[in-house]
Amino acid sequence: MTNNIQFPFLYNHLKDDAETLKNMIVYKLIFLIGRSPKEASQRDWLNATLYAVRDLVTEGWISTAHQARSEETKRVYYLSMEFLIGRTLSNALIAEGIYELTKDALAKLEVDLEDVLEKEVDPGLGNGGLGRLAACFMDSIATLGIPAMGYGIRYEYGMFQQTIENGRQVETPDAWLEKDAPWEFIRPSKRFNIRFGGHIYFEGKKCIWNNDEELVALAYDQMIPGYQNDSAATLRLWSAHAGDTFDLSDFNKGDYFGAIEKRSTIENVSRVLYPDDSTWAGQELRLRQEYFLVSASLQDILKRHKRTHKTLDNLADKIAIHLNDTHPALAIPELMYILIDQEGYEWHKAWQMCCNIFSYTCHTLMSEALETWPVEMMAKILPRHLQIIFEINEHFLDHVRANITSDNDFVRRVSLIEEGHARKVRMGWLSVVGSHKVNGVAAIHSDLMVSSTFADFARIYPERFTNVTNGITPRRWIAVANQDLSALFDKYIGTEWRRDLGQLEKLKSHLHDSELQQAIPQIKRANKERLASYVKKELGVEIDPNALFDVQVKRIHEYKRQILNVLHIVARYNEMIANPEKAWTPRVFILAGKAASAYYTAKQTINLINDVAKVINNDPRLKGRLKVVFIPNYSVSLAQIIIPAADISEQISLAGTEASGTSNMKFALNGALTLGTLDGANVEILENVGEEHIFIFGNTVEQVETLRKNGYHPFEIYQSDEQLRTVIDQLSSGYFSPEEPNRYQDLLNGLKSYDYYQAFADFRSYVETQKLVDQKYQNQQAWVESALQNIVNMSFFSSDRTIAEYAEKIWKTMPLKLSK
Ligand code: 26W
Repeated sequence: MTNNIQFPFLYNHLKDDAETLKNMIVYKLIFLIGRSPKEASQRDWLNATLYAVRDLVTEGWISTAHQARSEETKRVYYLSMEFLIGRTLSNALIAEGIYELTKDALAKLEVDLEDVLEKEVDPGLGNGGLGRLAACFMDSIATLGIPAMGYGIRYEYGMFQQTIENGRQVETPDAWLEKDAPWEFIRPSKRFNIRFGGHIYFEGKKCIWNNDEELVALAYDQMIPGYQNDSAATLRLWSAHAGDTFDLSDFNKGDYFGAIEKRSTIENVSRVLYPDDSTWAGQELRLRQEYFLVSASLQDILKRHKRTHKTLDNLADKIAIHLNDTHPALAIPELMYILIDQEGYEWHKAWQMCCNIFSYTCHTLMSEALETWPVEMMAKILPRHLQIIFEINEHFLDHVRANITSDNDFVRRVSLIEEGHARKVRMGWLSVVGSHKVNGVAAIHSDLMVSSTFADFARIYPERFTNVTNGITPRRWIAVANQDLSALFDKYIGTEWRRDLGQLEKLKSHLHDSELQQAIPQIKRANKERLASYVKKELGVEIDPNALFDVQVKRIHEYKRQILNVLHIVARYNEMIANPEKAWTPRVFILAGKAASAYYTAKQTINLINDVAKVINNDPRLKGRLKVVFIPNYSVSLAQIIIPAADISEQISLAGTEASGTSNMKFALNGALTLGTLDGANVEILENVGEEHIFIFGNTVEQVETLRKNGYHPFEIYQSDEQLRTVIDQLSSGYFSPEEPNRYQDLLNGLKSYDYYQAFADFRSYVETQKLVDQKYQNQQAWVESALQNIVNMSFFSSDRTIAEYAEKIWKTMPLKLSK
């Protein structure tokens, strides 16, 4: 930065001048996009607006980066294979406080802001909860001014697009970059070589890694604007490029196309996000992706550190690196590799630095989600890293034998290498051994972590384990997604809740205000109408905004038990048909979510939901009092329409399986009542809202475990519960799939004989609790009171609180001194 230019430089004056903003947008349209206003499409206007608003954010971004460089505060690097940031424009407009101004500026051009916002792509660079959490964290980091930066991968194809054909999920590629990405900055000078393969040899004590593959990681930066603080954080995403690494021998052989083809294979590393959530598939390309992220990020981090400090000796005092699950755990051997092989540190010093630098969040308890890489595969792709992991293991096991126990079984269990006919590296174990803090994502999850998955490690390192309950950003999940509710908050408690959700406490003194009590259902109603018109437009199904909207939106997985939802829907359908005259509370069941492409049962579940929907939605006897809709292609932007419209939030995972859940928080903050098990953050939601304002059902973790231990017999439940039996037999008979009566035989047999996620065990309690939901909904006043109690008691679940906890307890850093 030249010294004679003061920041903010250009657009400070623009913030209250629609005419200037309008000109800015037109300028971008003409000179950056190359269109005249007359010919511009909605997308052109979108991009022009994005470029103009990006300019506004950029100044704060540059000064934040400058501030971070000049203060000697400890820096944090958040490594994540996934960031589901959602659309950027609406969020940036709220952050900059120029939503209305932009609306006015565009209106002068006869362009409607809302129409334009709808045109923005929603980059699906994540699978679900873990990726969306990372995005909420970036938002809070930017708003709190924490000197932190996110590192991820700029996948060319994000999460697949889901369409439904004949009731079945069909996946199509998500080529999000084809529509332009005006929010990002390419950083041509930030490029690092990433090496793979080859072999290692020792020259005396020194290890040499002779790789035989190389590619370039290129940086693309996204600004994450802080909420009205003239500041922005950086999310740096790496893209793989073949660089100059043409294989000259191919050229010399005259094989021009062969050489080009090789380039494209190399670039596969950042081609596509693995669309697996909770199940781990040991694919070589995935291992390469993980190393690609880690190696590029660490080179960048260390280069930055050296530029400022000229030495790595103080590294552990000046940086913290956070591992978002085990996916970036190779960062641990990578840092060891750099410190030892490249910087000449001796083992113990390097290891001490590592353990002080890294921290790790575990996001699951599912054993099938725990990453383990075959030793053979790692030997082929990262020979030196494998060798370092072996050495870490030797030191670690020596420590265990010397200080904890020499019991062979214990040592075998905690070894970083799983023995067997194909040996495997246990990435979870590596992450725990190489970090100074390991956290779970909700109180119950953190407790279970130390009593189950990491029990042995809790014995070795009791002080390492801690909890940081997840949170969500009130900016996107209220200010952007529910503008009517935002306006209501503003009226009663002022505007500060956007950066301090604790302000909601102030609403408590207005709970008996009749105007407030009337406003809540009115806002909900408007949001339900918005969703109903979306459903009508996209699916052609009519849903009644007067009905209770009962919503389950999340990845389709057996542990989340969408099937339990379906069983209840069918049971309700049968009851309604048997007693058509009863005063049934009208209900709309809304489901959405993607199934991993190879996950057979999850795909069957989607098919079943759609089959059931087809029959129910077309049964005239119900008189429209029961509807079922599966909304395709669930995404962040769809969540923003669906969540504010919900009356009931279904959080019905088997107790002990959902690490936290975060949609549960979004729903409650938007005034939906949770219907859930004592699992994940539901437990803390219960504690915060009070038991009169939440519907809890089903077995507890202890009961689930007892059943597992003493023998669980779903067939007996099937036999003894008549209503359940009727439902299951009906599904078996092909009632909902007459064209293929046996369609659900596998799924139903699985339930009757194993029912691993104990849906049958919780069926009765779920159905009875659903009746309480109906009753309560009939008493609108009681319902509204509970909705309000949910809203006002959600302050704890702001991701600002979560990030402040990470900063204090784990990263040990402080916010920057921002000008605002
Ligand atoms: C390697 C395959 C794979 C991919 C993703 C395994 C596991 C995952 C994630 C850990 C799955 C995930 O998204 N977990 C979710 O994380 C959220 C944020 O902490 C929690 O709220 C959810 O409960 C948890 O399922």
